[in-house]
Amino acid sequence: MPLFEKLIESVIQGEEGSVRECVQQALSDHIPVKEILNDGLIKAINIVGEKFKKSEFYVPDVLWSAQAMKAGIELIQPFFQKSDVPPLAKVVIGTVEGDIHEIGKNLVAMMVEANGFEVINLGVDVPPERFVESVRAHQAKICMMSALLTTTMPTMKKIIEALKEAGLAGRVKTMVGGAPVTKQFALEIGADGYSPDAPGAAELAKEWIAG
Ligand code: B1M
Repeated sequence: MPLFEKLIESVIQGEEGSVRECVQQALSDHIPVKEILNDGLIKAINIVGEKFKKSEFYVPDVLWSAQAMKAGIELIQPFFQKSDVPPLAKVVIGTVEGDIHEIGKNLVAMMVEANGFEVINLGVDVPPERFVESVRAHQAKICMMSALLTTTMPTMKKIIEALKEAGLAGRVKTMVGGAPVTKQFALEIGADGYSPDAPGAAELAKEWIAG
């Protein structure tokens, strides 16, 4: 079976060991990391999402696939390592309250860090007050929110409002993202920015800091 087919099938089946082997093989074959990520790991988890939608897969199956995908991401993480230069600025990132999807958010964190920022990753299911506390405590210049559920998207607006109420508006820029989030939604809730993907989030952060 061709390598990428095997990689995709291994994520779908939740076979962590096989995912590791395939990613190792791809790295040894000098396949670009971006390709391994986009055409392998992300493609596979999207197929899992489709299967879940059609009730061919249940939550535990998705969970196994997510674990297997994470094992693959761990192997490519060193290729996104941060540089030794002093950080451009601090970025607070988290998945909003009620939402435990973390893969995309962690990819964003990884790429933002690789682009010279210090990242404070609050994890998942993060309530608005924790975003506010963390932005204040770290004097973060950017606050990044991720949501994968349509039901948790409105929490992003609550966070932006909480930052304003805490007097932090103007001192911190807000960025939103996640599969159901759109540019239009970002505008509606008063976010400063939106990106559809992790590299775009890192680019936008750099633009903001460059002024
Ligand atoms: Co969930 N889930 N899930 N799930 N899950 C989705 C999101 C869903 C679309 C599946 C489906 O129905 N097809 C659906 C949401 C429907 C909706 O609301 N529109 C869904 C559901 C319904 C649920 C549960 C409610 C299921 C249940 O319990 N009945 C439940 C909710 C739990 C909760 O959060 N409270 C649930 C649970 C889970 C698992 C725990 C099993 C697991 C997550 C494991 C984990 O993260 N550790 C999981 C998974 C894996 C998925 C799918 C299959 C994959 C998500 C993923 O990791 N994608 C997903 C279907 C799908 O998306 N195809 C699905 C890969 C990742 C790289 O993409 O996160 O979109 P993504 O990130 C992208 C961009 O969006 C962007 O960058 C990344 C790529 O470059 N991005 C940002 C993300 N954050 C950003 C922030 C930015 C900028 C860009 O700026 C700040």
